[in-house]
Amino acid sequence: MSDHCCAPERPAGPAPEDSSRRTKIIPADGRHLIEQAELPGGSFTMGDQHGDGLAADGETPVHQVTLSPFSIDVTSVTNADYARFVDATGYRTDAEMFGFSAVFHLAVRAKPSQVMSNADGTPWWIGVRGADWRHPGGPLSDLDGLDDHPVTHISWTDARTYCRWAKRRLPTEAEWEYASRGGVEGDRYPWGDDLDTEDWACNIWQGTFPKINTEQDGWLTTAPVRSYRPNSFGLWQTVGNVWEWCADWFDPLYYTASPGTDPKGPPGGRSRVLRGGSYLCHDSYCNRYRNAARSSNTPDSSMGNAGFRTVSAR
Ligand SMILES: [Ca+2]
Ligand SMILES: [Ca+2]
Ligand SMILES: [Cu+2]
Repeated sequence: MSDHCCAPERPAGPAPEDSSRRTKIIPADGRHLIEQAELPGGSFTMGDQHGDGLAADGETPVHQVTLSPFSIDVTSVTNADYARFVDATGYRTDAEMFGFSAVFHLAVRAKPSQVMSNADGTPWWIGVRGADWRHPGGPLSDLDGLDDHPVTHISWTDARTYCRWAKRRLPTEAEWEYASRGGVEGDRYPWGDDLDTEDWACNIWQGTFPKINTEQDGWLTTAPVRSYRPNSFGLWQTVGNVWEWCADWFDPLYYTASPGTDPKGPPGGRSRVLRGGSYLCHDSYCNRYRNAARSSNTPDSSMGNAGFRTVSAR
């Protein structure tokens, strides 16, 4: 995945020692305080109708999908939300267990001794020891003023564990795209087909990636979850800000054979779907800040530009 600007993979290596965490029973009395949109279900056209996507991402063939009703969070899970979960359970995230996470180079707040080597092929991603959800830039950073920003440095496993506590689940990839489209057929973005570069509707990158960000949209890294405007389903920032984990395994060929009703992804794989792009997206090299765009990463990977939102448990 080294060509994926937005999803540096956790390097192969020994797993952290405490494997018991994997089977820890998370108390079932969790509380999930994020406002949700109740969606009636129905049919929509899934995939890229504009020819925007890279063939390798598998955004086509365009196909009809019918979904059962579900509710979905109007925002991604915030630092304050995740803190409530951790306070209640003592859960330790993958980034904490491995001892490091991936931080965008301009966001690093760490001593030189805490800075590891760059990710292969993506020199703007730095492995930082002590970077985790409470320290998004590294050990010299904290969450001051970031309560209402999306939680980051959350692996797929960390996201799913939150969901179990909150009696929620991760959206399927089809649910995510349906929700992001807001009931509008075929559009490139949640608000339409065009980017207004005078009045930004999402948090991506302006300037020259990866060195100069003019921050015309207001933000170098994360923005508060209720920034810009919600789509017609009431969802904020599906596109841009942070990538959002979905439940499905990723397979670029999945759309060629996926079921037409409530598709749940392939039966197995090595990486999990990520949707929506992030504050690092820029069409000079990565235009995945679109409804149809697909990416993925291994389930234990974490980085400063990926989080999640949840849907109603089945
Ligand atoms: Ca930005
Ligand atoms: Ca997003
Ligand atoms: Cu991107």
